[in-house]
Amino acid sequence: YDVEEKKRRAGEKAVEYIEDGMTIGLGSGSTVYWMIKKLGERIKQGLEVKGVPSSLRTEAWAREFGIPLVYFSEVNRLDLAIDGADEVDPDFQLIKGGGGSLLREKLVADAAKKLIIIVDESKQVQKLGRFPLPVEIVRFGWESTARKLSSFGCNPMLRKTEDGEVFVTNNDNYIVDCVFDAITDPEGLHRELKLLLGVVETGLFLKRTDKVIVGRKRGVDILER
Ligand code: DER
Repeated sequence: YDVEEKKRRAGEKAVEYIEDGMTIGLGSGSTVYWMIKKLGERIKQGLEVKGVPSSLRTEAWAREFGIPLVYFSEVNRLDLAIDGADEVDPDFQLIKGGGGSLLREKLVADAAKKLIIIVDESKQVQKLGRFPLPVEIVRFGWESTARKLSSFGCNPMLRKTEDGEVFVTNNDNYIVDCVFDAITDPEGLHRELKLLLGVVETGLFLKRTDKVIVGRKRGVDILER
């Protein structure tokens, strides 16, 4: 069954939780695309909200669909952030960063009172780690940072674009995708990785996710903690 249809269902359902007057953290990725598109329709019908985009790609979509944007510097708290994920476990621990926007996504999610994650059902896992863990690192001396990462039993792969160039994030950093056998202690791993010289942020989102909306063939499931 078409995965895009499942993404669309989850993305559109999330818009029902957006109320007039809210300032919304807009996540990144192809599932968020459907949320932004639907939100644009609701705004045309009179809904008044402002968005803080978590990537340049999301900013472009927000402009395309007419979502008023506000700069992160102008707000201190967001009412709600809505974002996608690459993996979601039963405790709502996430791996994110597949699209390369994890640093801004985490800053936006952290500033939000509530976080709603929208996924198609393929993202649900029992244990995190099948998806390589994205880690944002500074460009300078990236090889030595990658060597430090590999001492944690991961095999860090420098992310490339389709045309073979090294991928550079919106924050002018690199991403290494760390292949682990399994991530048994996400909290501990995140803390240890953050302490490594050269590491900026990891794709482990362990902060409170309040709702997970799962798009399925037959509809959507709303999971709450
Ligand atoms: O890069 C990200 O964190 C995205 O949110 C990603 O995790 C989900 O992207 P998708 O909705 O395109 O699968």
